[in-house]
Amino acid sequence: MALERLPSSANPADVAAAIGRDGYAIVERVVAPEVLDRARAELQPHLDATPFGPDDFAGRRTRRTGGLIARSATCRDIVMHPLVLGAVGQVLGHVTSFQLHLTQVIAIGPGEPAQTIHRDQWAFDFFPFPKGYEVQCNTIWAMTDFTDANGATRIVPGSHRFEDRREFTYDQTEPAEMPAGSVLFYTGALYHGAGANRSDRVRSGLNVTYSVSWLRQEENQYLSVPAELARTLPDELLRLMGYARGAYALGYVDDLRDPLDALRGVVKNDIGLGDLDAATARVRQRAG
Ligand SMILES: O=C(O)CCC(=O)C(=O)O
Ligand SMILES: [Fe+2]
Repeated sequence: MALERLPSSANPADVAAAIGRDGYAIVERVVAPEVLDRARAELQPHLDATPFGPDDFAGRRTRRTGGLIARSATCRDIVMHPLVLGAVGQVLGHVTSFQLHLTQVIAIGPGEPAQTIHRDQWAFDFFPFPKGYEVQCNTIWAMTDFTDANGATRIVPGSHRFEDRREFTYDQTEPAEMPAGSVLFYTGALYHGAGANRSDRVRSGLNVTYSVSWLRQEENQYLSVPAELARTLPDELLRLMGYARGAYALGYVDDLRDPLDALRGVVKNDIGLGDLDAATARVRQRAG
């Protein structure tokens, strides 16, 4: 089965509609390949210093380099790309807010076998989220071309609606082939996994994932990005990183201070948890 793909002119609503229907969307050539080349150049010392994975799931011929907000200015822009934030906001539109979940370059070396097909939301201790209640919307940006031969991510279209804990064989999956600069979107419930790299070149993808703000983040942004650097970043990025209250009250600092105020050393007298009535009204409205 040929996978659907959208042109770079797609808007967030188009992308969110495809994700809702199929559990994934491929948008071709969202940025010029040079943008991701620049990210790679900024990250090069870290990519070179990253060891191979310690187990089969991480990949023993695969290097996973994170901390991308701290390490690459270009990655800060990619994380905040308007098409992505717009689409993620709609896919996760049933919650008060979403947050950055992890940032990671996944560089799959030649000879790496295929990764086990999985759901990313299994990271939440295999909690059985209700079918249709998405907790993650994820992206993989192709830093190199993604091909069947070099380990393009394998997906099972429509599987975000399947039962939990299923197993799949390689031929039940489809390779998300796409040229460099394209983005694969997929929900936390979509069954997928990295493909086998049967080529003689490294396949690189930039995995940036987003989750509902009431769950714990996979990559700890507070420790991955030193506070001195964090203080120089724009508020919008910091809020996405988790310097914000999740939902209504989660993550406040000492005397009910906002995390962003705490980071910036702002002292306010009108501190409080926020407006519970407004939060409740929002939830009632969403419920219908
Ligand atoms: O690199 C890829 O294509 C996918 C990797 C993946 O799904 C994972 O590590 O969870
Ligand atoms: Fe995954």
